Amino acid sequence: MRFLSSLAILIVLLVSGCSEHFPNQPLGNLPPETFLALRPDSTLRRTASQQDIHWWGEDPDGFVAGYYFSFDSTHWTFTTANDSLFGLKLNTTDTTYSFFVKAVDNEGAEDPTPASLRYPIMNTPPTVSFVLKSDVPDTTYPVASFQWVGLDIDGDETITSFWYALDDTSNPNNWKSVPGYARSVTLYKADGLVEGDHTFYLRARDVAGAWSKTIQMPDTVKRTWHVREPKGAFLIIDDYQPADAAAGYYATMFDTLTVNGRHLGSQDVWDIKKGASPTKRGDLVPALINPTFIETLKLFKYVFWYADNNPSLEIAQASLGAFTRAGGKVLFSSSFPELSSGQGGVGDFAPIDNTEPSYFTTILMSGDTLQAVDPIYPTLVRDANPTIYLFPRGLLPKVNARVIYQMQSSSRWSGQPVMGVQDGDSPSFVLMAVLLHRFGPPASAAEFFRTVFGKEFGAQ
Ligand SMILES: [Ca+2]
Ligand SMILES: [Ca+2]
Repeated sequence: MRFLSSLAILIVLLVSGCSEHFPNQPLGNLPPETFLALRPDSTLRRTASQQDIHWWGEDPDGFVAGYYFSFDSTHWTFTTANDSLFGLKLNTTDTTYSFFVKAVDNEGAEDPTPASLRYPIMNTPPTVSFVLKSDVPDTTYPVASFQWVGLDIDGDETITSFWYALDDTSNPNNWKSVPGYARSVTLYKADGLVEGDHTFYLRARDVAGAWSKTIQMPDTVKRTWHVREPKGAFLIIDDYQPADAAAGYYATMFDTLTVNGRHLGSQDVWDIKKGASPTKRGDLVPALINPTFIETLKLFKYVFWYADNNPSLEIAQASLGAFTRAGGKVLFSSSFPELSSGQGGVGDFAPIDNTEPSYFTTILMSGDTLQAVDPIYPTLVRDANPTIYLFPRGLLPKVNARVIYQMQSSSRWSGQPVMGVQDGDSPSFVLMAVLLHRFGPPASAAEFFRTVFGKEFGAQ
């Protein structure tokens, strides 16, 4: 503690020529004296930016009515308190704050020699880390999002910017910044996500100009992820886990299929069930459906989404509405789970209110037939494959939807369950409640796809 004694005050006043204005005082009233205390454990060391400052005053011939404090000895704030917690903002790497306080007595006389202390504040660099389980997949289309957590013990709000770079960190022009409140960025082809291997780098900068360490994604042995650019406007989403002939069937189908004089092809297949488990999405599914999955779909115009009897409805629900609103066209083919009282949420993206609450027959037999309600579609017949086809379930169309397929009439079920619908005059969505690779004959299956993508969606 360093206080000026009364004698020293006099000396200072004499030497300085009385720079401090003396307020008018009643004759004989003596001004108070002011004292400042440091916390016992915080003598003049480099300190954190939160400071608990204490002061008190003594008046020789009255009592202390309050205090004025200031950080510049020009702008003063009145208080009757004896302490306060101040958040001292960092403006540069290391900042020294001066604190002044002067007591006021019951007669209004101020201490002519305010007590003061200097508080050196040390800046600590920020830190940044990627959000847990937000890793970029091994392979993506030219859309990738990165999410992070930024921390600074001087206050997270003292992070002024995050800087990221793709691949090359040595060129300063390659670093781009986002504001300090940003916690994610999504990159596209225009940002450099061209065909090939890439690495994302990130660091944070605080108000004092201090940098965090640079982190990178991926941080695996390989240290890069692969970006593949779309080969066309047609995307197949493989939402199908059984290791059977389905993937090969669709690949062959679309590689040989001619729609309005062009092959749709099967070069762009996105396996969203690869590595999936009941508790984990597929390895190739990005952490963020919005925007990453949606923006990836938007790289295409036509999507064929085929699912097993456990479709990824949560992903479809969060993405397909945005995709079709942006002009995308979807053929969605799925069987629906055995144990479920309908599929809430399907109506958010497909032209149905729900699926039927239960299956209409236990087994769909070879020869069971989907009758075309709309004559532009071919009749489809269940194949002779001995693999059992269980628990078919009908659809409950929305009022403005068009039914395109129903089951044949049969003594094994009542009525003609709706098995296929589309969403109106200029269709953007066709939903089939069957595993399409189990229906033929091949020429009819091809005709079905040609009708959906050529006639309904107008694929060119
Ligand atoms: Ca006094
Ligand atoms: Ca800092």
